[in-house]
Amino acid sequence: MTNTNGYHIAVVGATGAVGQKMIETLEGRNLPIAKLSLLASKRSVGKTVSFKGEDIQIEEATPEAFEGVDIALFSAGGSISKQLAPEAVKRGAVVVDNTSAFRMDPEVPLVVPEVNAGDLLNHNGIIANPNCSTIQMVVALEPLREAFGLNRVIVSTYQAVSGAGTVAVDELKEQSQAFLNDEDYTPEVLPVKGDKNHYPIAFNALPQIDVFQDNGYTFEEMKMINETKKIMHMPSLAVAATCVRLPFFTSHAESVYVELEDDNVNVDQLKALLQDAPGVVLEDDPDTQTYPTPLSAEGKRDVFVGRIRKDLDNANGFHLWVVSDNLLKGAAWNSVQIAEKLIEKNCLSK
Ligand code: NAP
Ligand code: 12T
Repeated sequence: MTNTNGYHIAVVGATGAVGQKMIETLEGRNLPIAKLSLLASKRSVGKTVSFKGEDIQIEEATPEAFEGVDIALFSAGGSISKQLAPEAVKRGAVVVDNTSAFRMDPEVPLVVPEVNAGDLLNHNGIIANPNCSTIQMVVALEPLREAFGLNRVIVSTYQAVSGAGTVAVDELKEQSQAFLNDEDYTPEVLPVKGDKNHYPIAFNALPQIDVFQDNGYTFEEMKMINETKKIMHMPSLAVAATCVRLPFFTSHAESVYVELEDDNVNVDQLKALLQDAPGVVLEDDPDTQTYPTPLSAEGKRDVFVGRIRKDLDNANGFHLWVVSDNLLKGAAWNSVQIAEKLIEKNCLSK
């Protein structure tokens, strides 16, 4: 599609789980788009995707495909980003990268607009979109940090299979059918497509997301730990994480334990803060059994918080339940929101 006014946007990984949500999110927003380029692997060339009633052909992601592009949204895996993001920048594009390729690079801002939009002012062409589980947690933590200070965070996650791409979604569907039909099946994707062993996800829980590191934590856990410190500008914040995959399709849920600096805070104060916090919807009422769930958060852009309780032993400790659509705020929406902020803050040139 071509218009005279607006920006030339490219989506890299346009046929994937995240890429599809990026296209849908762009469709629902008013960001001025003059041209939309949809890029994927050679395998997808010839396919078309509908955008605002028009069929757009998928093109192969090559360095030349970025000629004239203003903003490139990348979600085709880390190796594609490492290869092609610099090529896009060389041709004048600003890249919003959804992979872990550049997140911990000190030259690259790692941005959640509700928390650190100011970091967009200093970029060298690439802005990193954080890990999905990290994004929803810091949106809920930032208002607490600002009002009462943060000492420690301990999080356990309950993550949806769509985080691992369309192959993982298909695996859960097929395995669930087979399990209920008493048929044999061979796990081939989860916990991690490229790892040595695969385990059933249907009717199971897998305490491994992404590959193991030398310290016994998985890479997903280390992403949550390191990215939280970077986004919140708190290098010495104590953070620990346990990341678990569960057999549902969309939205990650998290049980978050926080210790505030202030030890004179009550639950009502936290509720009042989160009620007004940007990007947060408070759903918390034990009397009416009100709390968010992965299904209730699906398709929405907000981060939902409930089950807020004071720890029974530590005066500065609180427990929260945080749920958000991993493909929206966790990926596509956060990236499009960054693109909108770049335009709003006039930060498209380096
Ligand atoms: P997916 O459903 O498997 O889709 C992968 C996409 O990458 C497809 O569009 C695929 O195109 C494209 N691709 C693969 N190889 C390519 C190549 N050689 N050249 C160009 N395009 C290629 O995966 P997904 O769940 O959308 O995730 C994609 C990436 O986004 C992940 O690898 C991860 O790095 C990132 N991600 C980030 C978050 C987050 O936390 N923010 C969450 C999920 C994913 P074809 O259809 O042509 O193969
Ligand atoms: N392996 O881009 O499997 O940091 O759920 C996000 C989600 C990597 C990422 C997952 C992953 C990322 C997953």
